[in-house]
Amino acid sequence: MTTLLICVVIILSVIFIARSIRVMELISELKPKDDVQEQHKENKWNARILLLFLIVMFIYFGYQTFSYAKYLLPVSASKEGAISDKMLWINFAVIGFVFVCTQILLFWFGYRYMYQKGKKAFFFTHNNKLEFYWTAVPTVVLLGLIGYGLKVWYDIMLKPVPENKMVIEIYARQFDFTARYAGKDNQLGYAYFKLIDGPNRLGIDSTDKASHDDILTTELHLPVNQPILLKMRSQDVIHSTYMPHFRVQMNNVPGMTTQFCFTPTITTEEMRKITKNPKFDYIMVCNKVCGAAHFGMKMNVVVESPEQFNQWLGGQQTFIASMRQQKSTMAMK
Ligand SMILES: [Cu+2]
Repeated sequence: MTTLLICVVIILSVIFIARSIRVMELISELKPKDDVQEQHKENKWNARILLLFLIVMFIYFGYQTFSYAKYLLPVSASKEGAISDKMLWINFAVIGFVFVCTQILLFWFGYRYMYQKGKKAFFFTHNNKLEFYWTAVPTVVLLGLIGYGLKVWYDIMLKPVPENKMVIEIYARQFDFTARYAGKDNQLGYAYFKLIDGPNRLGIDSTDKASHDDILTTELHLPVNQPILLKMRSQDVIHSTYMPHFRVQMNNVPGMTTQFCFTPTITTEEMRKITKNPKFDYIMVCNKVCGAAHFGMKMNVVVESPEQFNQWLGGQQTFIASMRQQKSTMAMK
């Protein structure tokens, strides 16, 4: 009933506006006419409004930029993030400069060249020199930005992984993440989806020696200033490992392993001071709409000193130990 009433109100409003416009047209036809004078007056007002719009628009943009700045991400907590942040701000600077210049020109021209009695517009078909410059300058600027972007891509994604990297697997499934540390040998044990069975939910091959010291956790701890090589896998659909504070994102794709190498540079404690938020915690979230409970798919991330990290890792159970424990518990039942 409410929907019907709303529809009737909308239809009646449209009819009312249309009739009002028609009435105004008829009234204006009855008035004595001095078209040129009227048009000139209107032009003047429009030109002034254009200038006013320019000023109000910039004040509004400035206000928005400063009042919403607090919602931006804090400084990057990884070496690679600092590189991509720099590229982002350079892009913003170039785009911002062009935006300001073109908007000023657009509205200023509207005001400056409004209709004036006796003034005639200068007409020319084209100017080769001008056309050359407005084609060449944007081309050079864009080529520069693209070249710079490719270099950043190379520096983050294609450079050889450092020798001293720590290998960690991020295993995604509907709807949680599991981290697998490679253990002392820094080598992840073989895993295959057909081996997924009860407690072995990552399908790790227990006959592979490299898997014995693997450690499975539901929280991701990282030692500061240590290159981390994340290996991503998925059990079911495409998920995405997203850690905004490190500017890290990579899809977890079923049937293949993807990877991302980065070095965290700011510990959780330091970041709490930087953000002035004693409750701050790094986070990993899924960034692909992967199903009904996608919104809850996340993992807590802690960056700490190497000593604290080793202490934490030392307190975790290895894969083989946890399998033995689970088997004996099941046998007792
Ligand atoms: Cu997901």
